[in-house]
Amino acid sequence: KSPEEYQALTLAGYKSLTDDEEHVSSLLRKYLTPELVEEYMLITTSAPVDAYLYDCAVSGFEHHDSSVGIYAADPESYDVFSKIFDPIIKDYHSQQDNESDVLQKDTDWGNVDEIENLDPERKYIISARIRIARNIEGFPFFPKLTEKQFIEVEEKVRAATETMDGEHIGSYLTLGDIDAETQQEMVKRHIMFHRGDAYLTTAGCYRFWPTGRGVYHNPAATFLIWVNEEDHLRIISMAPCGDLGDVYNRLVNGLQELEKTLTFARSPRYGFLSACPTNLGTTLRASVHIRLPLLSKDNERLVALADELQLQIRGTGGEHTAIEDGVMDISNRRRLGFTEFELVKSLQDGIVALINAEEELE
Ligand code: ADP
Ligand code: CIR
Repeated sequence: KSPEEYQALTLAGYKSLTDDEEHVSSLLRKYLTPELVEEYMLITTSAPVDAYLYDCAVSGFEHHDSSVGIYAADPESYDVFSKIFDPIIKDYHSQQDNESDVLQKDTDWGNVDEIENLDPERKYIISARIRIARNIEGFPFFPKLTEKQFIEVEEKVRAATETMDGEHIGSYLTLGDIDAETQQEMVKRHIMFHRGDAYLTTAGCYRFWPTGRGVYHNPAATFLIWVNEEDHLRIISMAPCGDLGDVYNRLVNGLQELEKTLTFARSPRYGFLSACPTNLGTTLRASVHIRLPLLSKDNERLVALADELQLQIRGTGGEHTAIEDGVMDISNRRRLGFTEFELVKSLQDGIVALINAEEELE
């Protein structure tokens, strides 16, 4: 597309977003002003990526019901378009009053032993999971990754997994080699990701599908790496019970092995860089699949409690899915401004509080 085409698309996208009186809650709509559109619509990040504001905001321009509405097309997008990204990042992660130049502290995994089994009697929690996102330094993010780069990223991750040890030993499967039925089954077991999120589709996430996509996992499927989903890597640890401590320990050890061979994009201001601004900082989402039947009867109270505890409720199949059979996915909402340990601990404390509230109703 020529610069003139980009300009026209940006102006039209912004107009359609701001003309819509029914959907007004996206952070893109809240912070993008006509002045910023004017200032940014013709500038780009460095060659050869050349990402425009439009490449970042197209999803929010088309999906007015977005909660955020913007992705970074490459690491530089956060700096080149900082006047739109920065307020969105601060708002999402509740950092509005933070005047510091550094929004994310250094990585700190803390004392892993303080993270525990949250439901030893297996009454409420079905499974626990922690994931972090990583992107390999020197590559754009999914909106601008070329077909060749999708393959290069996959190759680098595959090579990095070859030295895995102990319970992290597994095998890498490229998506092109997995038949549709097996894929479906893997998605259901939460081992594999699927193609289909409308917000990501518009942002360009599924270009060249299934090239470069795949999953590394151990036989028990308790340690996994998703390759070229929304970020280059999603490093995941899971357990079919409430043992968050076990999950945390395995995640940290698996990551440290990968760090021996891969260098990940990190910014002094925002911490580890991810395509979606909601994942910046630690990039960490710790979740449990949990049933709280009594508390769930009063949805308003449950949502209020979750908000107060800085927790997010998602559906059984992940973001933008429905709650099936009463199984909710409850996780930390914030990822930036706290250490890894603080966020896992906040999820632990929040789940303990919710289980206590459930037990008070029994
Ligand atoms: P992400 O966690 O990467 O932000 P999603 O919300 O789409 O993205 O979730 C990814 C997958 O992980 C989905 O299949 C979801 O059901 C699964 N998942 C999330 N939390 C848990 C959990 N505690 N136990 C098992 N599976 C989980
Ligand atoms: C949106 O803007 O709604 C999507 N791009 C998803 C944003 C990430 N979701 C979230 O709340 N963590």
